Amino acid sequence: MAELSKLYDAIVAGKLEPAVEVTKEAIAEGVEPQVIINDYMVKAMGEVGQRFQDGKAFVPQLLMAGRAMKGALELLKPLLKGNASATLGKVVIGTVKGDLHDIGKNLVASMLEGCGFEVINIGIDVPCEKFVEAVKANNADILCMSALLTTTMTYMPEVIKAVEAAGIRDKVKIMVGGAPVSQGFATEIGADGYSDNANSAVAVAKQLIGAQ
Ligand code: B1M
Repeated sequence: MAELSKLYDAIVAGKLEPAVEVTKEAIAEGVEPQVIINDYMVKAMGEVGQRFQDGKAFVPQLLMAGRAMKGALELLKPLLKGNASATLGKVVIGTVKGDLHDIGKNLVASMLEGCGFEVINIGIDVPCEKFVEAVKANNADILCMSALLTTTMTYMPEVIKAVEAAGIRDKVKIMVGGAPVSQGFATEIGADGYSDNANSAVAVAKQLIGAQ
């Protein structure tokens, strides 16, 4: 039996190899990817964040935990694929300017992809122009923005304004998310959708394009 508590411990300790090993064992035993992600990986990152906040962990520890989580998550990505045969719609996703956090954004991207969306992931630290260009170039149905910092979530309305100024606001739905973002904030800035996790992000995206 895979000892999944060791996965939690490995991520908290920032140890890539044991994180990958336990994840491999859990996959071989048929443990649901969502259980591995939500009950162990995400909780471990929460603990690391708490320690950082309490002054018991520092940036190198955040980086190492992030590396361990990403390594284990890579193994789960193929399993997040659903059995969707047709493309539901095109999604452009990125983390807003000034923000380098990408683990949650990539998880949302993988889930959307697995559930039948074509996803164009434009990375981190994304300025307004790049979001607008990507939406135009790909004729995207949904623009997804992620932010993990209270100082960068304020960039989201800037992107919405840029989309409006480009004359394409009526052609693309806008969805926002990330730890400091709330439904209230999403409504206030004029986003069309908000979700606080990768699972419900898929449901919201489907709703936005009328696929649910
Ligand atoms: Co940073 N960091 N970090 N960090 N980091 C946080 C976010 C923080 C809360 C830690 C803390 O103090 N407790 C804090 C922010 C405080 C605040 O603004 N209120 C913080 C800070 C302060 C910083 C720095 C400023 C530290 C410093 O340098 N002094 C710095 C900023 C760098 C920058 O971005 N400019 C920094 C740097 C980093 C690292 C680079 C070292 C690393 C990121 C590595 C990486 O992403 N590649 C890192 C990490 C790892 C964290 C924590 C520990 C974990 C984040 C994470 O990956 N969580 C984080 C603490 C925490 O979150 N508890 C913290 C797991 C992930 C699955 O969850 O990203 O929330 P999350 O995504 C979820 C949902 O939010 C949602 O679905 C995902 C899956 O369920 N979601 C969406 C996300 N995007 C969505 C989009 C959607 C829908 C849902 O639709 C479009």
